[in-house]
Amino acid sequence: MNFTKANELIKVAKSIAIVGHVRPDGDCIGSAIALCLYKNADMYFDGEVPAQFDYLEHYKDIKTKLDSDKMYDLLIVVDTNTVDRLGVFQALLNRAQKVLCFDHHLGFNIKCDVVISDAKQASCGEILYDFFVDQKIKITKSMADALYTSISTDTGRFLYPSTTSHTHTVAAALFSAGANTDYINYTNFRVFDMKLIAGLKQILRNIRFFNNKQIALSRLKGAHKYDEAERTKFKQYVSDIRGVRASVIISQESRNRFVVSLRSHGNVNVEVPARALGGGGHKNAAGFSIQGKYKKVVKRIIAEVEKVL
Ligand SMILES: [Mn+2]
Repeated sequence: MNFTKANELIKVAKSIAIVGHVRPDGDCIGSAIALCLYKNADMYFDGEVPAQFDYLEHYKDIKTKLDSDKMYDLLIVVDTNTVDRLGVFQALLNRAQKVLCFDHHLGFNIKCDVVISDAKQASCGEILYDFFVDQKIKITKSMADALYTSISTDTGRFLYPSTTSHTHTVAAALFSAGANTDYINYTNFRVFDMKLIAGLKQILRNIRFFNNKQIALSRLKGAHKYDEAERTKFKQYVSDIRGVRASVIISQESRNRFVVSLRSHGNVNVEVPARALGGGGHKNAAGFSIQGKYKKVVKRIIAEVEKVL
């Protein structure tokens, strides 16, 4: 790992921008905030920043619009390695002298000066923890809250198979560093409000099965009402039905535009159908956007997913 080279870039930079993927989740928000707490930076995310992460320091400083023609010494990309996934903030790639990337996804297509990438890690937050420890950077309570949020959310509170002993070791260290683990897990996983109950009703009512009930699919209409964190809460109800090996949640953005999330168990690799349909992700969690008539969209998705069963 080029931790020292990465830290050198950060140390010499007088102005830093941090960017994560579109529709930011707990991992990219937590990672960006932890880095921002190490060295002050402007954080940019394309899309709604879920309100449930408002307990994190600097949450209010996150920008969703680009400051006109501001230039940076360094751009740090977190939790993605794909230019498209930066959304409107692809523009930042041309506004920074140097680019540094911390990521844990497969593949790579951003041109960087230094890359810290490890697809075996369950979250970007774990990579940053290793970076801070390696570089003897003190992890404050606020940084621990941010990194614990990354790790807890990207592993579905340590339930996904991506979770490793390293994940637990890092979680224990963050607990010791003062992370408010009880509150973080409560607000991200346990609490439900009336809006979520309405969405969940819809998800459960719309479940359909394919391929001998090995694929479960559901549809969320009016998806714009739910942010990424809220949508994540629905996924488990479809993916964790006994016997289901791959699941599909279709969030309807507008009449013919959908954001699709795939989940799978064991060796079923849903990154393959996601990539075939223009997206990407991990073996057991991937996604993409698609346009078309709903029925045709469903057919296309199922045809790709059944190839990997
Ligand atoms: Mn991640």
